[in-house]
Amino acid sequence: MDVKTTRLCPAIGAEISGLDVSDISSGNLIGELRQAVNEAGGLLVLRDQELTPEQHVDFSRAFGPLFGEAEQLQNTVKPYLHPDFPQIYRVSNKVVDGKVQGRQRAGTYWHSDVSFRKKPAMFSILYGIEVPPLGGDTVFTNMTLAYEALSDAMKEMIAPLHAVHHFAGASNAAWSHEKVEEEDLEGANVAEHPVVRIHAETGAKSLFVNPGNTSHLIGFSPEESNALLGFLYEHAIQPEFQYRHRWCPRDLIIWDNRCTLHYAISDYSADRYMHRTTVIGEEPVAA
Ligand SMILES: O=C(O)CCC(=O)C(=O)O
Ligand SMILES: [Fe+2]
Repeated sequence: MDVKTTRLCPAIGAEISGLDVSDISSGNLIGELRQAVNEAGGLLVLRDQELTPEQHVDFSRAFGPLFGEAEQLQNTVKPYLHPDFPQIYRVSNKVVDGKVQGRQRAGTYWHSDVSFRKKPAMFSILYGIEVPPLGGDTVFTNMTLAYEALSDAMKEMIAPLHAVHHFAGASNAAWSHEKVEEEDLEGANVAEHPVVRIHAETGAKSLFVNPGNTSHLIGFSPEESNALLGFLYEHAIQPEFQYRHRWCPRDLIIWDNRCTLHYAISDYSADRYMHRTTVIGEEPVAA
């Protein structure tokens, strides 16, 4: 089968067909996917992938070190990790025999995964095993386009700024809906990052703040910080910068957290069960 790439919308996303990611030794699979994800603004959709948890982990590790392996995710998500593969974070609303099968309502707010770590996530690789017949879409926004659409005056103003990212530290994060492990609120889950970062591979500048994890801008009063961050968020989530994914079973989505945000829409009650692996990235470099 021929490999075919189809753009999903002008702002972000491409669908690739004709690739089977269960065999990472085939050709230059990882190199081609890296190039494709960069060309598509940080989002790739691969349909109809048949993946065991082990194959999912092996495929993901080919992109870099993984959370759950090289470094652990925060304790709060421990109950949701796959019992045999700690590299797999289960995102699900399912309960079987009284046991939750994953984190319910994960990511139902705009965010970039694990941005509260010194080395935040690079790629997240989410595999849709059971998806609702309707609803449960995931929306992505392109933070490079969002940056580029700012005025020169705004770009100049935000260029030197840094923000604090804090696990459970942003008021509108859905973490407030459930118990958070106390020790997660300490040292390891707080980081300072530049507001504008340079992508290590493309060299493009992206906005790197998000409502889920960014608590405040350094050096500003709370009111000033909220106003400026609020403007940047409103700006970044314009529909023109977005793609909304309607899931089919066996879809595998790769997104680059360095230059995108995502939002899981909580509008369904049918069973939804997904496996996510998360590749650890580099320390963000200021533009
Ligand atoms: O459930 C989804 O669609 C995405 C949830 C999320 O934020 C994630 O897996 O990182
Ligand atoms: Fe997420």
